[in-house]
Amino acid sequence: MQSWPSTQVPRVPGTPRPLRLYDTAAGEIRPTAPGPTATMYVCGITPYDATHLGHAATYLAFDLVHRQWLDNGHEVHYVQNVTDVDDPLLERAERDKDDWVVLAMRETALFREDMTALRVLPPKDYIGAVESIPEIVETVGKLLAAGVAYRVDDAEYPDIYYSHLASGRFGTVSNYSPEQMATYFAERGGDPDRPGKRHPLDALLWRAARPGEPSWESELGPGRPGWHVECSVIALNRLGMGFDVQGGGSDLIFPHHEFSAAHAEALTGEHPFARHYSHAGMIGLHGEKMSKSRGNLVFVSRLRADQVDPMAIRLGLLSGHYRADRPWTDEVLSTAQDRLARWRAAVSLAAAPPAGDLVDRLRTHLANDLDTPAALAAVDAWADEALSTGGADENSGALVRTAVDALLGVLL
Ligand code: 5CA
Ligand code: ZN
Repeated sequence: MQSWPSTQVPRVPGTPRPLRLYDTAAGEIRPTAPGPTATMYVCGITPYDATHLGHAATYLAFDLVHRQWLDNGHEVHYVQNVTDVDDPLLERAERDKDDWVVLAMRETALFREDMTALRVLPPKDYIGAVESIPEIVETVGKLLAAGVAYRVDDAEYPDIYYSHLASGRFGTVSNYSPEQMATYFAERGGDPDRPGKRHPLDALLWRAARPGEPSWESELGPGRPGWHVECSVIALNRLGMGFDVQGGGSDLIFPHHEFSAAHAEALTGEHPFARHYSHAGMIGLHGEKMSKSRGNLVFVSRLRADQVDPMAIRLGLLSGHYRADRPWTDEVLSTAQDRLARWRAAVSLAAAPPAGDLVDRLRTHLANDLDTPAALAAVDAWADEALSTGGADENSGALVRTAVDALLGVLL
């Protein structure tokens, strides 16, 4: 698929700090230790509705990972998928009497626009599930041949499932209890009660064709891919085992990331799938998780249409820590708008206080598990001083502009 346009990331003077990031699997903050090319896979959208602020917050968190790696001199190979065929998309198209392909294309195009406006650096590989079907079919065939997948005994709909214990490492991503696994599996797209499964937690790899549903001819029989195997295959075939960061929102910890890792580990006999499993907290609205199924959404495109500066949206979403569940409110936005105006005024002064220390503090805070509240407070302190007492450094405004652009992605 077509990705979206990139922006130039300026180099920042001074000394970069290696990024430390919370790893869900280890349950602690650990250094990321990429090679010359850092590798990251982030789960993309299911394009049946416009990008809301929850999606945006998650992609902004991983955009900061991307930017800290660039600051440290790494190339970054970033891969993201689009779940452009799956039940929620088909259900929405059916409800609205829309063509599911057209719906997916329309929402993906809007997502690209939103990401561009928010200055999210694009993935190098932006890959749809539909275009990956040949790769997925090949992988599911191998899982069947290895005896870690099976067909349910159903002549009409011979779906293929993955035996969840096959890798021997099931549970090492989420560390969830069996009770939590059962709850989340049922809530998040699983089908524990499907007759013929060997275990309620086994996950769908290939859904045999049903009347009225899209399907593709294949050596597995006509059908379409399951969800977890999509991300497993797209990541594995581009980044290989042991890539640096698998990212997404915390709603993807289980079953999605547990299974995408388990499929790849069972297939290759190697582990880990990813060296860090990194999860962003959920953005809420009026006390509930912002979600397409609940319909309590604030769209990035709606705010843009209302002339809200995308840089204020960016600052608003970065004003909380990425791992915290946090609400979007009018106050979050107005605080961000005030902050943006103050920062812009400060960097435009003819002279301001020196900013070398600020750049150092920005890097230190961001390297510490993307501590954006502390990073924003550091810029606030510099801007407040510049605006109240002034300063004598004629270059510091330009330096702050460069650092805030490169490290936070905010164009002043
Ligand atoms: N296509 C799958 C991933 S393979 C999917 O979950 N799509 S999605 O459109 O539902 O979500 C896209 C991304 O936004 C995921 O990483 C998801 O974890 C994240 N996300 C969804 N809702 C929220 C929210 N309220 N707050 C923060 N992140 C969210
Ligand atoms: Zn995914």
